[in-house]
This record gives sequence, structure tokens and C-alpha cells, in this order.
Amino acid sequence: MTLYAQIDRTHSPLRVTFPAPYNAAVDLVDRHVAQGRGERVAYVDDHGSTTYTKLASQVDRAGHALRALGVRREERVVLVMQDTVDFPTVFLGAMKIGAVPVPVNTLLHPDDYTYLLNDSRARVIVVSDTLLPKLEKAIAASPHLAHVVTARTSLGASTSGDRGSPPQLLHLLEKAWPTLDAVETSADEVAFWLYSSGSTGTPKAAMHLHSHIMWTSALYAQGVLGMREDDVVYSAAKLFFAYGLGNGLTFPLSVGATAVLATERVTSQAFARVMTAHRPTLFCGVPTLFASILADTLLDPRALSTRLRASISAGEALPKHIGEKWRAAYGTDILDGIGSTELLHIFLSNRHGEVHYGTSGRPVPGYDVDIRGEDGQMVRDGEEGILWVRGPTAAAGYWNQREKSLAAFHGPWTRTGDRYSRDADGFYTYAGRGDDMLKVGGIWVSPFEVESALASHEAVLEAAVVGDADADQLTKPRAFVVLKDHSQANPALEAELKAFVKSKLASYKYPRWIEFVAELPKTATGKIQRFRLRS
Ligand code: 3UK
Repeated sequence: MTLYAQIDRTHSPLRVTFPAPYNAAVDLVDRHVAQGRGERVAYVDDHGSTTYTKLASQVDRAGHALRALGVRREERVVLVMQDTVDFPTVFLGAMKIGAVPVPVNTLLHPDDYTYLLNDSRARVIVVSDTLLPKLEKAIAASPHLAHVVTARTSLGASTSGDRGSPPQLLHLLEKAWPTLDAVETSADEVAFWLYSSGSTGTPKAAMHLHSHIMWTSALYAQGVLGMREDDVVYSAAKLFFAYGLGNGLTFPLSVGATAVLATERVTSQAFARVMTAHRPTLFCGVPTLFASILADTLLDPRALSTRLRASISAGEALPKHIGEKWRAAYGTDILDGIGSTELLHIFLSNRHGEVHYGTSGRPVPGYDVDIRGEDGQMVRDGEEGILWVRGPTAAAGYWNQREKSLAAFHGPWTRTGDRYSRDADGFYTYAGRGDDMLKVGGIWVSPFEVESALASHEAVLEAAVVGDADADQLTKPRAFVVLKDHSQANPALEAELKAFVKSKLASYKYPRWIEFVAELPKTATGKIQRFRLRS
């Protein structure tokens, strides 16, 4: 009986077939042990390295530990975790017992977690010890949670043994049995969820299947990047983000490669440290990070990039000048590609040897990409329209969100909401969003959310938020604010309002610029005219 997905490379686009039953956790970890790669290093994190053999036993222990806490097949386990080997351990342990891991953004505001715990009805939450204080209120408010487990982030931070403190993952794993038979899931069964935020309303969970893991690996990681067993992958984008989850978990494990994880906030200095210590062959970041690394004059690019064979950018469009400067300094191209939580990973990308900076490249073989006008018809080359995608990795839908599912998923096609045009050579260029959503440092920001936060300040009458380009041509929120008393407008109030938004929302959402205006441009029906504020 075969347990693993088969990739047929004689077909173009290639084909992936799955046995029945199929559990992706077995394919990602146990396969390497069974095929003699057990002593290879799967992870290097702040604590040390973990071989595939060790990872396999940790994953199995995690499966048993979750079961012992009462987690059953199909139940959700929320992960609010920093990037250490505990993340893949819990993620894959949950999948192996047929439960559904739900990694969530670690940068959110405390209030945001209440919704996520209620919406997912998670049984168990695994949270990094450093993040626990931020989660306490949401945990106390959740009627569905049965257990909280803490994961150790740094070496000294153990609080084990304190009475009343939640059990530690470390201790649960130690006590658990190290071998586990995978639950016989099917390739079409929901394997994990990822939340995504929209312009209005609450975040929605895209439900992904066991088969989507090998499909994204075959089509993008192996097909486009040529990822192999001897690669060492460093994703600055964290594992909670679909982009980081592929780069740092499902891709390297699918080919038996090594992934480097770091818990620290990613800065140019942190980048330099990881590059020096681990010599990665592939580096994955977002445009803001590439810009800040290039701006750091203390770094020696040639010394840092001795083994680097490619860099990858996604999350928002990579400005042309950043790609060109990077190639000159670091000696490798940046492959800009667009992916989404709905499609799981990158479906349109630049490729080795045919990089066109300022574009998102061409469709990843295995995906079909259309640009359609308002009437639903394909537009001609050079004309703008909305980007639609068809491929084997579209989410099964959003959890409990019928309206939003219908708006995004249309049979095999997914509507991205991005405006694009295609040139005569078949390269696709991003032309902004079809809605008001902003990508800031690669993460969604809803202008409405920032506006409501501003409007809740006592000095503010109303506010409008739009995206504006910073010195690197990267989008940041800009706010136009009408005060109750216009004479109060001054730099001190501007600073206060920025700090106020940071205290109410995840801090990456705050407006980098605030302009006090006497009134906002509106339509006859009172709707704010954002296009006038953008220009
Ligand atoms: C925007 C881009 C221009 C675009 C993601 C790689 O970003 C990811 O997922 P999200 O759900 O956001 C999706 C939206 O982000 N976008 C992403 N990449 C680009 N725009 N150029 C790009 N290169 O608006 C898209 O609809 O957060 C990225 C892999 C997996 C992902 N989930």
C-alpha cells in the first residue's frame, strides 16, 4: 500500500496523484525517515537543530498529547506561535490525528483573538509563552476552549511548575508515546485553515485540504524554484502567514530540505545574523524587508550571500528598483510572485533566467490565469481587469461564510480582487486592488478598521484612510482627519492619534501620515470619495 503522493513529471503541467487514504503529515515527515533520510536536518531554530527522525517522533508525541487533551478528528487547534520547531510539531501532530490546525497572526491586537477563538471553536490553543499575556482575555472569554498549552520561546523563559499556569508543550511531549499511526484521512479532507481579513466584516477562514500541500510544492516550490533536498531555506515571512507556511514548512519538508526558523522580529540585522550563521540557499521575504536590508549600509552583501541561489518576494508588488538593486548587491535575482491565502501559495511568478522586474511574471504551470473586465469577458493584452485564477489548490471555501465564499469561489475559478494587465510577452503587471484593501509590509490592512479606530478618539469627527507610497514606492496607510474643533490641529495631536491607533489595533496598521482637513470629499449620498484622496 502506498502512503505518498506521486508526482508525474512526464506531463506538462505535471500531475500529482494521491493514494487513498492520504494524510499529508506522513508524506512530509515519515516518508523521509522511511526512505533513509532520517538523519538529515529538517529544522534549525533558536534552540538547535532537529533531524527528520527526531521531528517524526515529536510530531507523533504531539498527536498523542493533543488527543490526551480531548482533541478529536476535525476539531480545530489554534496556534498562536512564534517560529520554532514547536510550530511544525504541533501543526503536523494535529493533522496526523485528523484534527485541523489553525495558525493565526501573532501580531494582532488582544481583542482580535476573541473573534478567532469563537469563530473556529478551537478545543485547544497552543500559544508561545511570550504571547500568553496578550491572549489571556480572549482565552477567558472563549466558551469552546478546553485547554491552553504554552510553548517555550526562549531558553530561559520556562514557567513550568507554577501552580495555575497552563501545561507546557515540552512536558506534554515528554510524557507522550513517540510513535503514532496516522488517521486515515482523504486527500480531499480539510487539513488546516488560514484566516484572511477583508475590507468589511470579520476575518474569514480559508479551508485547505491535505492534497493542497503537495500540489503547491510540486507546482511552485519544485516547478518554479527547483527546491531540492540540499536546499537550506530561510523564510523571514513567519509560519502563520500562508506565504511563510509554504516557504518554511510544507515546501522544505516536501523535498526533505532544511528550514531555518528564528523568533526575533525581522530586521536587517536579524537577516545578517541568520545569513552568517546558516548560509541559506533560498531566502524569502516581503518587499519592505528587501528595502530595509538594502538601506542598511553596515551589511556586506557578498559575504552574506555566498550560498544564496535565489530570493523570493511576495505579499505585495516588488518595486522594480528594489529588485535591480538587490541583484547588483546580492548577486541573485528576486523572484516576485503573487499568491493568496485562498490559493494557498504563489500562482503567478517570475522565474530563474526570465525575470521582468516590475511584473509578477507569468502563470505558474498548473494554474490558469484570466484577466476579466466588468462584463466577465477577458480583456485584451495591455488592458486592465480583475485577475481570476484556476488551479488545484483553491480553498474549499470560507468556514461558515456563505456570502463571502460565493463572492470569491466560482466553480474552479477564484476571483482575486486584484487589478492586473498582461503584456504581449505574457507577463502580468499589478495595477492596484479592485477594492479599498491595503497591503502593508505584506499583511492586509482594512482602511475601514483604521478609520473606526481614529473616529473613536474624542477629538476626531471623522476620518478616511487610503494607501500612499513611501520613499521605496511601498504602500503605507495615510489618514485624512476632520477634527471636531479644527483649531486643535497640531503635530502633538498627530503623534497622539498615531499612538492611539497603535493601542487599539495591531500596530502595523497605524497611519504613517496624518493630514488634518476641514472636510472629506463625498458623493451626493455621503460616501467618501477615496479616489479623490488618493490623488
Ligand atoms: C497581494 C501581491 C502584488 C494581492 C500570499 C504568497 O500575500 C499572500 O496572501 P494574502 O492572502 O494576500 C493576497 C493578496 O496580496 N499580493 C500578494 N503578492 C503579491 N500583489 N504582487 C505580489 N507579488 O492583493 C493578493 O490578492 O495575505 C503570498 C504566497 C501565499 C500567500 N498567501
